[in-house]
Amino acid sequence: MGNFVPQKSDKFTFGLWTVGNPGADPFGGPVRTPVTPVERVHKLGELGAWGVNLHDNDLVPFGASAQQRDKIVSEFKQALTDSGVVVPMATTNLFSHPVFKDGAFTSNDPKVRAFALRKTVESIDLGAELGAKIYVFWGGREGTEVDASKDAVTALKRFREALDFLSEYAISQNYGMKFALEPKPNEPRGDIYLPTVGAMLGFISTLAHPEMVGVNPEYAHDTIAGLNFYHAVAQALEMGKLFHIDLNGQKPGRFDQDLRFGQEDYKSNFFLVKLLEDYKYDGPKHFDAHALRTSDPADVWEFAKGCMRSYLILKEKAQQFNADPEIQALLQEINAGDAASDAVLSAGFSTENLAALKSLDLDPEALALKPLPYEKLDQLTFELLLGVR
Ligand code: GCO
Ligand code: MN
Ligand code: MN
Repeated sequence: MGNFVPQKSDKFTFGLWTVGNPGADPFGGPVRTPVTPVERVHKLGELGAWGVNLHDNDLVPFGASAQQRDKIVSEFKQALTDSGVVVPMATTNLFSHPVFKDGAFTSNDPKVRAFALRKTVESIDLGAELGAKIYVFWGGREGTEVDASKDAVTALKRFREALDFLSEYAISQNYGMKFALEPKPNEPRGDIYLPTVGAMLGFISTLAHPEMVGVNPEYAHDTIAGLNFYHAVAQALEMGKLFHIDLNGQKPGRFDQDLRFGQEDYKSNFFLVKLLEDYKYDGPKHFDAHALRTSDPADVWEFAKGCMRSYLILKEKAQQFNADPEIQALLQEINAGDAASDAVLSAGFSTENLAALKSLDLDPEALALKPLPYEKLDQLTFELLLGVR
């Protein structure tokens, strides 16, 4: 059994906003005094995290002067150097200030859209200064409660306009940045535009620089909507578009819980980790979660340790799964090939191959009788996960 101690090579990251979350919710104010960003970085370094991510305003308060900004940023850079923690990803807060109450890039008001664009340009500069190579776009306020208020087609055009402007900007500055779009179905808006990974992937193909834009899927976001996150991530990965990932815990059909990674649904977390490991996902593994409102400051760090440890435990389980003789024998049986059919299926269309397809010996009655021992397979998976194998 592994010791489950995180290494830099695991590329675990946390947001300043995650370990700094003071525990407020819509029904009650903060329950903890957050430690400073500098202290958060040092503690994350001690715990073995590779990186820290941030929104512009997690570090530089909204409306800070240029001097205040520079002082804060230089202290923060010193903390990064001292702790060995890097900033792989940055993003913009386009949701807290009341100016964004009806959207940022998709607001009906061109002045609000221009303000959002300018804020993002400045925040991209900040990210670049801190070394971030991934820039995340989460459209928290880009949506509606009242569909009469906004034309949904126009909203998409506006979102595209902003992203095209910003990708050109990042290219013009030689920042070497990639953009990752993060879908979420709802919260804080009643309905957020581009609510799923598939919707984002479709939208990306319409952008001016699709090659530099991918997705940042989040476990909680798909799970809120009752979707299969493992399938969504697999699609992004297969398309070469998994640029970043937000890991956390969530019960389906609930409010946005942002629980510790591993807290809910071990089986789906397991298949997610197995996917990332089997296909050698090489990007950051970001824990976009926060400690429970009941946690005191010490328990916040237990939360952070737990996220990383749970990932490593599931990674070991994936290795066990891949090495388990009984499970692998079942998988071989289920995936048994047929040389003639495989050849036809992979050869693509041609007149000859069409003739080969037509001459294949395919007996549907016999094929339907093939055993599919999925009960056995799933029970073995369960037992492996629960540690009795
Ligand atoms: C949420 C989102 C955010 C984003 C973050 C980075 O549900 O609030 O997941 O945490 O990930 O703003 O863009
Ligand atoms: Mn989220
Ligand atoms: Mn997120």
